[in-house]
Amino acid sequence: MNKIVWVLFFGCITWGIIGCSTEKEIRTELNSGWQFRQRDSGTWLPATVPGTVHTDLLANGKIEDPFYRMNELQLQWIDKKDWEYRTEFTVLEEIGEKVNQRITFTGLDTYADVYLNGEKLGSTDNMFRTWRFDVAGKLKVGRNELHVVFASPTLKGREEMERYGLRLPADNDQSVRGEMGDDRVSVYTRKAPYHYGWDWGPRLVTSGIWRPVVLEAWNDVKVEDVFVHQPSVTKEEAQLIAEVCVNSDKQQNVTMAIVSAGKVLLQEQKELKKGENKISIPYVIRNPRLWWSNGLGKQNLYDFTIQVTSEEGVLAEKKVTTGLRSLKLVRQKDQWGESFGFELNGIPVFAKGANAIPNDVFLPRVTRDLYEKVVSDAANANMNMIRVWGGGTYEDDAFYEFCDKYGIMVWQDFMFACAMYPGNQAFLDNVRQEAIDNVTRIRNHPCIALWCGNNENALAWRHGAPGGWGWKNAFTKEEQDTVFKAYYTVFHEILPDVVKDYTDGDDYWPSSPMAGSEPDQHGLDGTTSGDQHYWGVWHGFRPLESFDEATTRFCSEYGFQSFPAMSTIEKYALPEDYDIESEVMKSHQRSYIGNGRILDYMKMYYRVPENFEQFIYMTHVLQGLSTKMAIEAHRRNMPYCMGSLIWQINDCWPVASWSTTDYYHEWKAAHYVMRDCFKEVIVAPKWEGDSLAVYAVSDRLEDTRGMLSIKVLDFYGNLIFLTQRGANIPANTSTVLWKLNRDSLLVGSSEKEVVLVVRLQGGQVLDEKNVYCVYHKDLDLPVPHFSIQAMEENGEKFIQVSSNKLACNVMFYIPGVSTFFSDNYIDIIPGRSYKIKVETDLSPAQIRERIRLRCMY
Ligand code: BMA
Repeated sequence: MNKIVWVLFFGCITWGIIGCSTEKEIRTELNSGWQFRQRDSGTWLPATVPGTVHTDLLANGKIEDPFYRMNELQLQWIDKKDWEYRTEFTVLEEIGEKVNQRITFTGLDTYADVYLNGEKLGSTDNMFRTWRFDVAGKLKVGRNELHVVFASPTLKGREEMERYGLRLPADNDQSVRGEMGDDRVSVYTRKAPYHYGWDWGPRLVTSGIWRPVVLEAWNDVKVEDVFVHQPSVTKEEAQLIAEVCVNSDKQQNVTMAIVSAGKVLLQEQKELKKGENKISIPYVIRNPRLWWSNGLGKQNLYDFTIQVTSEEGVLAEKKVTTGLRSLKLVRQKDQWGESFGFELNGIPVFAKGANAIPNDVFLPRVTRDLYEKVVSDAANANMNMIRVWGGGTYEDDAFYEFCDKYGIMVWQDFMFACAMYPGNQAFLDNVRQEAIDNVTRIRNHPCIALWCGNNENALAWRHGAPGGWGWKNAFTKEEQDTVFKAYYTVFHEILPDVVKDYTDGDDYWPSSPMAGSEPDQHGLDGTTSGDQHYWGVWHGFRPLESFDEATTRFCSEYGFQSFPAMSTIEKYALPEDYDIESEVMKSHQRSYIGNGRILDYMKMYYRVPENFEQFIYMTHVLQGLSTKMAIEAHRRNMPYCMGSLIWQINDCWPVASWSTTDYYHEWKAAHYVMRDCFKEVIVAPKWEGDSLAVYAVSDRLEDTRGMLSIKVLDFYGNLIFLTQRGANIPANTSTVLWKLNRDSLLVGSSEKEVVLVVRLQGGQVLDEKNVYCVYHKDLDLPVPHFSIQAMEENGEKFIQVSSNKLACNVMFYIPGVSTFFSDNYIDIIPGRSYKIKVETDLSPAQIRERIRLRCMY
């Protein structure tokens, strides 16, 4: 017996929660009672909506956990099958008598035929689009059945590929793993590219109803959409235009009002025609509370409700939340070339942040709480920008809401990455509608800073020049023209047109990276203009010091791999797999150079431990070092460089990758390092030949006065040398505060046995960095002895740690217990005591008993 959904009942109960505030309109989600099965075979099993076929099979015990060991390989059959989903729901009179009835699928993955009571409503072919079906006259009072049949995305993709006739490049599509031979079918289907595999992701090609299903019923008038244009925002005045889309069943005169914080800001008489009405209502907010990015000010938000009323009362209304700000990408000719940086409310902002991929290969598993975790982890690491990278998905509304709340500006790619795409009319129309749906959905969020066409397609194709990733070689001249024409149409015509027509004149950047916005400026040499993906470190195997040599106006990608936390490895591997060359560990490492590259870099800077767990720890230390060297280089280079977005903040499954927090959101060393190096004011010392150049970088909007001190200590804590001087740190730029000669600092001691503690103080300690004179592998580190106490103060738990000798990159952990340490992977200077907050359910006595640490010695 199927579960029956009492639609009216749900409609009433959820009234306040879903914001349906007029009695005229009923809005409810049809996410209950779903069942699924392989098409036309087997028994129907309970399904979760929103969900995916993989997670439904898992929940029914039909498959093993896809992330465990090498299970992924056994699950490649799933995407070759068709699947069907059905549910029943009951509609009571109150809904049945509404004139307008609509069922909206906010996400169908991907090729679906949709039926209501056996009648076909339509077919879909794009997981990123919103699919609305008018069901007036089809919905019955009483029992109704919804039935959705999904065709195999990969077999359909193959059909599309054959129909198109050209085999387009898609380097990350793991077709062989997917038992598809050379058929890289991902680009022919508008579906999250990373589902087909990536160099950090499994190949698990899903199907399913991946976002909520909504039933709406109303009479008379519906406010379909409200966009708050912000043509001019200053601290004195925000000039706004509410662009409202209203559907009316008849021609009628109404009053339209804009209400904010319980106050009617403006009220106008309007005549609605029957059908769709587009109405613009200009209004002004004086002395607006502006929206600022993290670190620059508050994230003020405004609610605006558009109300449509007649003598009968409120006919319909809709609320939007937005922030008032002016935010743009500035590209201006300067003495070096052309700048590339963001300006928020007239202030040039150095973009400190990360690239984000989807948080799970099974997208519906990403809850609101998880979105908040990822965005707050970014904010807590002093970031102010996230790039939603083009190989994933347009994120859920919740993600953008949290970016608004935490002050994280969003660089939003459209979903195209590392591939070339078809150019047939149906594909192009599909892309245009996808762009309209998503731009319209998220454009009210003040966090949106930039729309970007694609990730690395231009760089890889390299129009008008040899090279790139060699893709052109596979095509005749004529075919190359066809492939490029499709590229040009999507990224230089369709997408910029949608951004122009559907936003406030937001900035559009055709591809990341690009040196300039023309198609032949594909970004390879983007050192004096445009944005850059700097992969000299890692892919190019250049030393970490090369971050300093590579000039970049805006580094929108750079990164270094590490393994996930040991506690994460324990969730997908058995102790017998604990060898980086084991099949299981290799399967959770998708970079073509992966483990070998980590090892080669480790040998350059550190001693390589034999033991597996120590090796995992050292990969974190190494990634932390790389992160520090990159961010400091970018910030030292301010204002030449105005952005540093690390690749990548998160993972979509447990894997060795460039992420700074792993799939279970454990902070790796690199995330702590980011928090440190993205602080408002930093000291960033660096050896330049025989001199120590002490740079300071400030994001403050006023100068800072302080004191710079350098203490040279041996590893037992003895003071060898101390020097200090006053420092003026100018606003919003980078400066060299001091240059000191190496010999004068060391005064005869061995460079292998000293640490330089460089501290910047301005009232409180603004920043402190430890500088070594040789690589860690060459340091003569003694055996440290630690003293650790645990205590509770005002309900919070702490440890207090000290050591009799210098200890480098000390990592605290509690085996088997997920614990967050406010500081971790720290150097412990002898003679100093470090108090670290511990987030855990354990008591201080249990912490003391179970805490473990690892350090470089
Ligand atoms: C970047 C990204 C991804 C990739 C990463 C690591 O350039 O755009 O395509 O995962 O490099 O190789």
